[in-house]
Order: sequence, then C-alpha cells, then structure tokens
Amino acid sequence: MKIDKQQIQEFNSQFLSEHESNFQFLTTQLDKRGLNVDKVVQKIADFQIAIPSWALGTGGTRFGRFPGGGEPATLEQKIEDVGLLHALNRSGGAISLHIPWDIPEDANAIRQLAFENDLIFDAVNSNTFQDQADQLQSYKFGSLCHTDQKVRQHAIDHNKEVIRHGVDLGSKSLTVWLSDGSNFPGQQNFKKALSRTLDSLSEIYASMPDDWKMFVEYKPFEPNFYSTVIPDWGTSHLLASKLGERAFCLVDLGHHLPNTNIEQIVATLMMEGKLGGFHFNDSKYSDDDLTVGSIKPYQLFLIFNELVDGMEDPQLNNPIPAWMIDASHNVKDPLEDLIQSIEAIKLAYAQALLVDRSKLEEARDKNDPVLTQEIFQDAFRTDLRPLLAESRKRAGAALNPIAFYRIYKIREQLIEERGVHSVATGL
Ligand code: AFD
Ligand code: MN
Ligand code: MN
Repeated sequence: MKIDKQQIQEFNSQFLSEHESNFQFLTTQLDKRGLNVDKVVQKIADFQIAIPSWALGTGGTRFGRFPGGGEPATLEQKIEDVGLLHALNRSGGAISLHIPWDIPEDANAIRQLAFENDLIFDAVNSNTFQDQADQLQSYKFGSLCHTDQKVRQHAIDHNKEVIRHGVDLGSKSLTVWLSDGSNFPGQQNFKKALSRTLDSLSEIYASMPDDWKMFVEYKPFEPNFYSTVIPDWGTSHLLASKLGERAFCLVDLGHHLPNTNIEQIVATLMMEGKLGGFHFNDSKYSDDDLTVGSIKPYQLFLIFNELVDGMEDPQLNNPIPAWMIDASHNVKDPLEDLIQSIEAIKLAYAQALLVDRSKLEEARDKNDPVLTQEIFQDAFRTDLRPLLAESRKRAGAALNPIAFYRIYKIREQLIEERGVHSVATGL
C-alpha cells in the first residue's frame, strides 16, 4: 500500500487552524529569544534517521513473542514499510539492512523500489552472532575473536560479502556489532581475543571501497555475561584508531551500564573525530531497546546538547554521524513505535538547537552552575512540538502521523494485504 500526498493534505486541513495557532504562539516566544525559527524548522526537517530492517516486525524476549499481524515478510515489504513511515513524517529516508536476513535477490530491482519510496540505503550490518543453517564453522565461542582461524576467516568472509551487497545497493558503510566474549572468568584470554579481533577487522577494513566507513559498536554484556571483546567506547575507540581514518565508533544508547554518562562519551568521541554512528533507543536497565525518549528524555536532551555542540564547533572535525533507531517493539505496533521514536529524537534535537551556546560558555567560564542549569532547563522545558509539526507540514508530511496512521487504518490494511500470520525475518 502507498500513502498519497492528496490524503495527507486532506488530513492536514482538519488540524491546520489548531496547528497554526500553536505555532504562532511558540514563534512569538522564540522570536523574543532572538532565535531564527525558520532556520530551526529547516534543520529539523533535514534531520533524517535511518530505520533498521529488523525493527519493522514485532520484537520479543527469550520468553515469548506476540506478533500483531501484517508484518513485512520480505525485503520488498520492509522497504514498503519504511516508505510508509517516510511518507508520514518525511524523517526516515533511509533503511539499514542486516545480512543474511535481507539478502537482495535482484539488487537493481531493490534499488529501484527504494528509489520509488524515496529511500536510500544506510549502513549494512553483518551478523556473526548466529549460526546460519548448514554453517560449518560455529560462532558458539565467538567470531572475529575466535581461537580457530577457520572460524575467524568464515566471519571475515561474511563481512566481505555484506560489503559487496552494500555496494550493489549504494550503501556507504558497514556496522559491525560483535556478540563475542566469554561467560566465565578465565574462559578467554582478553588480550589475545582483542588482538585477534583487531586482525580480523583489519582484513575487513582493507576490503572496503575507498569511500566507505566502518562503524564499530560496543556493548558491555549480553549475550555473553562475563565479558565482551568490545565492552565500551574506549575499546571501540582503540580499534577504530588502529584500523584507520575511515573507522569510527558507534554509540548505541542501550549499550551502557546504568547511569553511564553517555553525553560525556559523545563529547569525547566528537573531540577526537571518531563518532561515526548512532543507534537510538531508551532503556530502564540495559539493552531494553525501548521507544526513544520514553524513559529518560532529559538524558536524551543532554546527549543532543553535546551532539549539536560537536556539529557546530568549527574546530572539530567529526563527520555528521549516521543516525539510526535500534529499538524493539514487544507490545506496540512497530510503525507507531518508530513514529514516536523519531518524534522524540527530533524533539531533543530541537531543544538542543535552542540552547544559547555563547551564554552557556560564558556561564561556564564564570563557574556559575545555577545559570548553566537555567539555560538547559529553559530549552528543555519549552514545548517545541509545534516546531516539529511545522517542519512536517512544510515537507508535505502529516501534521500528526500517529493520528493519520490510526484514522486511515494503516495496520488494518497491512494485515488485509499480508495476513495476520506474516512473520518478519530477524530477531
Ligand atoms: C544488537 C546491536 C546491533 C545489532 C542488532 C542485531 O545493537 O546493532 O546489529 O542488535 O539485531 O543489540
Ligand atoms: Mn545497535
Ligand atoms: Mn542492542
């Protein structure tokens, strides 16, 4: 199914007068603060967030999974779902594929389909955390870090194959997340495991086209519960530095121990020009993969404050990170959940754009923590949702995407087309 522009215009017309008065009220407030509202609205519109192919189906836990129906069962349907999302909010103009879950049979046809849906291909992801059917070399005790050279080579070759698929689709980056690690003290030689991982990654890095980037993800635990080979940003940074200038760290918000100061990690990595990728989600405990901004919206704002600071600092040389949502939806409709996540990301971004950076620096220089807090609170407590709605309106998207999704019964139509029992590939 497809959403046509006419439908969106019709829908928007019902909400237009309410929106105009909200936006007017906010514009007056922001004008007084000397903010260029049009510029902010444009920045919000330009901010595009990639959607991972594995987030379009219902997620689950190891205890169970409760699919809601109408899930995309093929790569074509996954592209169609991201296309729907993008038509609704004009903010998710890229899809990130996971190989071998999403191997394109005909890359040209898939490229064409993405083009018709106004989508590009974001980073491709390798999978060395599961054994595939008939796989001779098992990843039970690791992949790129494995003690057995044959297993390492198998994992290296898989990553090279992922790059080839990415090249065929026009991707420009590879994301590597490793589940490698150990479950028990003494099981693994830390130094050897890390240096084997570096050697394996070097071979993969060398096989990337010159205009490609590699993103190295880190995670402190799970599925291994005693140690992981790349547990933290420091280890990821060490690998990225040794690999070369096209290797970067990837921050996944859920991949930190509780209360970690993620905003400080972001600042440090950007200072070093090594923050390459970003996976958004939210968590109460660990890698909960919940809707972005649903648990700790203030932390998200603080993180965006550093991201904006890093992007606006002329002295820094960090590339614009590749933004992606990496969340799982166990009880919500995946598409509705993604709409909410995108909204939360853009809200935090807009709030961070509101921070008066010269005032902030002045207050910091004078060691005035009261004033710095006032500045943060001022930005965080301003309801900027009308700015987001305005940026959607200008981009030809729905003023209220969730309402559109429900009123036009998108899920019901997907269930009608695909059936109640269609199951997405992936986790
Ligand atoms: C993991 C990682 C990583 C990986 C994905 C697999 O965050 O991004 O590709 O989930 O589903 O938790
Ligand atoms: Mn991730
Ligand atoms: Mn994760």
